[in-house]
Amino acid sequence: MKRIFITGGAGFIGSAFVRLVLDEHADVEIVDYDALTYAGNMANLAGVDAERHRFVKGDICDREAVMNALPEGTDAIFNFAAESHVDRSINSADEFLRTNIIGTQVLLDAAREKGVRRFVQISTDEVMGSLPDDSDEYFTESSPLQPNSPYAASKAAAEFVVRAARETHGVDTVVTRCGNNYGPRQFPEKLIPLMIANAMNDEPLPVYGDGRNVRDWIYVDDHCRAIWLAYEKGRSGEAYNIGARNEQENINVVKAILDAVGKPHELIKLVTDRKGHDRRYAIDPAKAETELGWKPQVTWEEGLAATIDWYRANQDWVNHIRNGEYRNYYDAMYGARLEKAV
Ligand code: NAD
Ligand code: TDX
Repeated sequence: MKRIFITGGAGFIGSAFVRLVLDEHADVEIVDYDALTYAGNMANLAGVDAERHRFVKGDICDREAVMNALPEGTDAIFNFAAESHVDRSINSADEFLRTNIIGTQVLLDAAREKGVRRFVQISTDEVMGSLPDDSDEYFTESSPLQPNSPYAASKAAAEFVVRAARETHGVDTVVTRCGNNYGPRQFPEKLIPLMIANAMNDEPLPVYGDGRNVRDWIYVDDHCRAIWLAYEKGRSGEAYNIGARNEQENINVVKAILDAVGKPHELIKLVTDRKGHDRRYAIDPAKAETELGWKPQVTWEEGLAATIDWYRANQDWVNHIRNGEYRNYYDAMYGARLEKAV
């Protein structure tokens, strides 16, 4: 049996990775370490194979707890745990710097002390900033790191901390930088699940600015397959950009959701823009394709349909979140914006 240690495995992408690994790799057992913040949810792990998956509740910034939870003989740490929402980082950056930077350092130290063979850092395309509209520029692995939001700055800093652990202490590291994920179990603060939930409830759909910002969307399982390949085949010290060559303007994403849910476009409200809103993300995934032998398997049309089906079939999951603390978040983030829009 191969042992791996996953942080943030009760979140959106981490839980998809847990499922994929358990399904596709019978010789792997997982310790899943997650603090269960507002974004972590044990319901995301319902039905996973309990014999090969052990959940430990803990904070990645807590050195002692990390050392206690990390088994001897662990082959790799996959660091998914993070504060992940740009809008929250604009309101308050502290928790982003703590978890995303200090937490990554704690995990790197633990990896070194316990002789973990490889450290996989789940980073993001946002560390590379924003590309101009209508250009043929793409993010490559040699694009400069020029983050624009506090979230992106904390993820870029985490990459530097990972680099330093390798250069200084010889920790074997690989970094993946993926674009915008979508799929089942994404917390409904993010664009696609927020719009699906609002559309299903006949509530207005708040689109920032002119709605023409571009994101490069990838189905979550395709991202997870790339992470696994980066662990197996990635060269030590390298970063790999992961993307499905699927650039979409936000307004078109929102219209596609309304069409699929069968609701009118009149629900769309253009609202005050996000501060420092990155205009366009677009990823050149050639390095991952050639070096890792990765390519996406799910088309945008299939993935979006599957995602909407999941939210339709799991309204309890959505309502449980929307009835809690999320209401306060939503009112603070969107209340004034929506009042101005009407
Ligand atoms: P998420 O917010 O859904 O989940 C984050 C998880 O981390 C939660 O389960 C939370 O409880 C846990 N966590 C947060 N702080 C913690 C701490 N201090 N200690 C332990 N656990 C903690 O995020 P996600 O969308 O699944 O993103 C996962 C990773 O992928 C993040 O590192 C993010 O930066 C990266 N990423 C996300 C996207 C995307 O589109 N969502 C794209 C590229 C990269
Ligand atoms: O209500 C909204 N209205 C709106 O127009 C929300 C929540 C978003 N948007 C816009 C902002 C972005 O242009 O939609 C786009 C996508 O927004 P988010 O879902 O917040 O994602 P983004 O800011 O692009 O960051 C995401 O991709 C990279 C993830 O949240 C990050 O974790 C990841 O690293």
